[in-house]
Amino acid sequence: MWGKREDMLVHEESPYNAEPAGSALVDGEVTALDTFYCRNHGEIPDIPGKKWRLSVTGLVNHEQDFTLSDLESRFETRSLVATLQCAGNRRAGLIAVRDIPGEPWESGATSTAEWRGVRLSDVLSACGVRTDGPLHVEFTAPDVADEATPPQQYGSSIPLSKALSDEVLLAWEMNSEPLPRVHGGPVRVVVPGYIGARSVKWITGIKVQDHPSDNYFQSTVYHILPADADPDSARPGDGIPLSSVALNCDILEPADGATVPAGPLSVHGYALAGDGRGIARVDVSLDGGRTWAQAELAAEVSPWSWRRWSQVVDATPGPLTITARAWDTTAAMQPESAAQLWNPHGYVNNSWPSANLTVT
Ligand SMILES: Nc1nc2c(c(=O)[nH]1)N[C@H]1C(S)=C(S)[C@@H](COP(=O)(O)O)O[C@H]1N2
Ligand SMILES: [Mo]
Repeated sequence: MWGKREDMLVHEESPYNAEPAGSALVDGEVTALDTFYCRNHGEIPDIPGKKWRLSVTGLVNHEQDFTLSDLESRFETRSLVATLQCAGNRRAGLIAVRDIPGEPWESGATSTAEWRGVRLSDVLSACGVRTDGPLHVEFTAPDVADEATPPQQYGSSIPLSKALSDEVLLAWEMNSEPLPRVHGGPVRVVVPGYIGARSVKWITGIKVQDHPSDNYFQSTVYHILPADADPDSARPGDGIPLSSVALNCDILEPADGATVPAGPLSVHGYALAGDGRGIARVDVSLDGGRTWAQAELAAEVSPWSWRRWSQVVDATPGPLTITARAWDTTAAMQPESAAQLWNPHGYVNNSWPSANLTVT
């Protein structure tokens, strides 16, 4: 379905929500198009490239509409390797603490692509964007999400200061291919460093305004509620709104629960830092966190991309638990346990990942 590999873990057929197995993310800095996770809140729109229009309105001197060829001809194009991570990534680990409604995403709601398009800042500048005060840039799309009451088109916003940064793109290519429909084609926003929910697909409207978007996906969900809150009675503004992605790392291979032969064992994973930060170090422990050894970090491909890491450990027969943790360039480190950060919507599980193995 949607050109994805057959072994995707499909959480929902319609709208299509699916993630690859962790092991499928090990190969390559960039995730293949048939492997990249899909997170959809409504039915997937079908907008031919020639019919696509983007209208820019609000606190700009010249409101304007753009076609795809306007974007291609009027602005410099740029390519950028960036990782997207859904705020629900690793929710399964929170559900194991206490039940949460919603898709039990494992480790695969994270993927990396090379995106090509134009800088959102160039488009906003061409419209004479106002820069006085703490403004926000709202994105709107035509897909309708039933989970809002009443159903609502998908939308969200980012602060103008982020929107004017070099890395935020209006993208129409992914890994040198036209942006697939399921990933927001003809054109989507890519907001590196922020949770995936801010990278609005099938974007048709941009509005500059003096407050964050009132859209359900900005005002109400994608907020960290206190553990004792009832998510069904959450009102707009309740909880902590998510923007920057959290420092995280994961073990992609071997899979949790695997049986492996004794001897040298290659462990593979990734680490991802929050907005504007880098990964400084990844540590691996074989004794539940009492002692740690440094993993080998692959070279940084882009400041907005995950850092892949690996470590060869000596696997001796019996049960073996591998635990990992990442540090960022501000010396912040991941929280230890999922129980510490359990929240009613099940967002941002960035606790230390572990893989429980049997060595034979
Ligand atoms: N229009 C629209 N944009 C959207 C969504 C959506 O449902 N509709 N889902 C968001 C969420 S929650 C995530 S994590 C990313 C997922 O992007 P992908 O499906 O290309 O992986 O898209 C974001 N953009
Ligand atoms: Mo998401």
